[in-house]
Amino acid sequence: MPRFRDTSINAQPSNAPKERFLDPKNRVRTDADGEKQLLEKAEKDNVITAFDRAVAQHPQCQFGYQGICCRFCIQGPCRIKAMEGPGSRGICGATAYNIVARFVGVAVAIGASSRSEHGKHIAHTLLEVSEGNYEDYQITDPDKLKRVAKRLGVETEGKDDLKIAYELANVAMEDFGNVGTKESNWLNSMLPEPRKQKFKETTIMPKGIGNTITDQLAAIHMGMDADPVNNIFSALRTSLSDLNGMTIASEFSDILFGTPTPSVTDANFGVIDEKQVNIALHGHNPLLSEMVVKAAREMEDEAKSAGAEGINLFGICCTGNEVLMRQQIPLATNFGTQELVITTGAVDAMAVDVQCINPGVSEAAQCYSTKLITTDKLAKIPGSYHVDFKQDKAMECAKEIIKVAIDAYKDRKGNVEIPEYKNKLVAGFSVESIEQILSSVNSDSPWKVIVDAIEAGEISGIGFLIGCNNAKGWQDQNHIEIAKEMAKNNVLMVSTGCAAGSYGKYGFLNSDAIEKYAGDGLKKFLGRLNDSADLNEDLPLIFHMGSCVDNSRIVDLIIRVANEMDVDIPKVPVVGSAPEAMSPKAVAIGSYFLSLGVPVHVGAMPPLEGSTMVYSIATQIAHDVFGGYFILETDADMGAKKIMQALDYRTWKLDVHKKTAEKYGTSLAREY
Ligand code: BF8
Ligand code: SF4
Repeated sequence: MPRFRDTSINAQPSNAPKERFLDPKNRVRTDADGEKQLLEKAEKDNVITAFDRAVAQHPQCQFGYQGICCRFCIQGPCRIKAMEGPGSRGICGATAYNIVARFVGVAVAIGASSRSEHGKHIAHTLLEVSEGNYEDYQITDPDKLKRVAKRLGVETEGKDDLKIAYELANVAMEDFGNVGTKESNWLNSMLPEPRKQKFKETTIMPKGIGNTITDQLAAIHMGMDADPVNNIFSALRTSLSDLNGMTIASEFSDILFGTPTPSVTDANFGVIDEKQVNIALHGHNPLLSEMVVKAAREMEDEAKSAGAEGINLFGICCTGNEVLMRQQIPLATNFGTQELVITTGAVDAMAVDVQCINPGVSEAAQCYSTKLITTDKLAKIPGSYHVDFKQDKAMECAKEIIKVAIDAYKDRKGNVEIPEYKNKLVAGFSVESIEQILSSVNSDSPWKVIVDAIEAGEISGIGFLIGCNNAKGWQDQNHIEIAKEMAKNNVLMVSTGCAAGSYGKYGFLNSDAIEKYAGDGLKKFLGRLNDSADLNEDLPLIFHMGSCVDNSRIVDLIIRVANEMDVDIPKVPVVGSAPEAMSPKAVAIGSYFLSLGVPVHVGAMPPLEGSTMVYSIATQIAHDVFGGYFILETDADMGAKKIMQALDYRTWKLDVHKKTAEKYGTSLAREY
């Protein structure tokens, strides 16, 4: 069977570039009433947001859009202007495939650097805690500490938690710091054997996170690696170093702050409360936001003496997801509408740490009494207040942030308008908590519950929905349309990042959504889990697994299912989608899922179309080598169709292999 059963579908996108930026003159690029209300208010208040800037940028340069503009040296910019002759090359002789492949390399390197900086920050904190420093932090989940330590080969018997943490943190430090002398400890501890073998054979097993990223950047310097296949392989190696760093980030965050369990809160602008001191927590790293949550609980009285009813914290983007997962802090919104939160006029402070913070929030904040507070030396924004966050005075910094917010509350200018919309959500689905739910059905082999449901055709597979918002499309629309189709087609869905933010806002993360959107099989499956698990709250349609670094949890989940089936990952009926991908981190994440052997749909076109060769490697050849590949399709309906066909291909193939094994009395082939 071909990869898409419907032979009218292929690896090419269904629409031409000019058809992809829908309704380009319309700045109201959303269907949500709350967002429309705030866009109207922004216009009245003369606030320029990403929605206005997206329209102003249109039409975007087509050389850049296709990835055939190079500025890697200052002989450039060079553009590929012709099919042949001197105009078909940059000044140095770089071809379209060189320029496009180098973009992939640089995007993955930026993504992996961001994640590894985040992971390193947390690993360093655990190391200091283990040495008795950073007294505001503790080991909150010693069981997870021991589980991770054992997996990494750290002896736990007869040692106290701090000693184990010290040794484990040093194993992590070795992954960050080794200079190409040793393969990744983390990846070797977590990947199934056949994948490790594949990564060794194809030479993409990273050795040292920092080392892999610097090698990657060296390779794409002008006059270096001009072999596009070599370029792509080194980008994949770098993407695996991204997985290395982000798994450390997730696991050490759980050890320090607790492993999430399902709990209830709300999402959407309605979580902002006019009567309280409102503080938005935005960015990615939980080291600061966890402290702000603690400090806020201690400083309620100060807010009350300023005339407020209390302190109201809410999240944006992945810091939002971190405190949502562990501290039940409600989520106001995701990436695309971060500036609109400020236009409510009710936000007293927005405290940001790292990544995905639009510099535009500063301009918006200056139109109201909102204090924008930056906290990281790597992410300062002109026009903001800076608290120099250090872990050895973490609570002091957190309290300073809250003081600034309380003062801003006293100066609030009025002009407040908060859309009342909010939806209940159930979040906190760590792999551990999912396993516990599955154990209520089958305590001996919890993951068999999913495998059995796939084999019985009750669910059609596992789908993960991840990634950002992208202003080229309509806010959240691709997320919603694709999830609806997957639900209707009985896909068991998990989500992270800003995708999960969309689902929270739109009411997909509660049990009512099952009734509304799920097909019969999925309803039956989730109903069975609900009946047997002892939960305070019914399960939602989509399991929110956390922030973007928690894509490592999705990897863990897929590996557990693969192990249960006793096959390599490419054989598992699983498909991913980043319906509104935006960030270079998304490129890195998509690339490691591809290497792991998973088809990944991307609903915003990355700049690859300028090279047929690179485009084909990403969308087709990768499948032969790794079992994973990209489905690049911006149209939501067609995207959903391709996603379902990719899943169909996997279940079909698995079935063929199973029948063959039964017929010949052999075991199931692990290969794909
Ligand atoms: O890391 S999903 S817009 S916030 S990059 Fe950024 Fe994309 Fe959101 Fe979280 Ni992930
Ligand atoms: Fe032009 Fe080559 Fe320099 Fe790129 S590296 S800007 S293609 S000369």
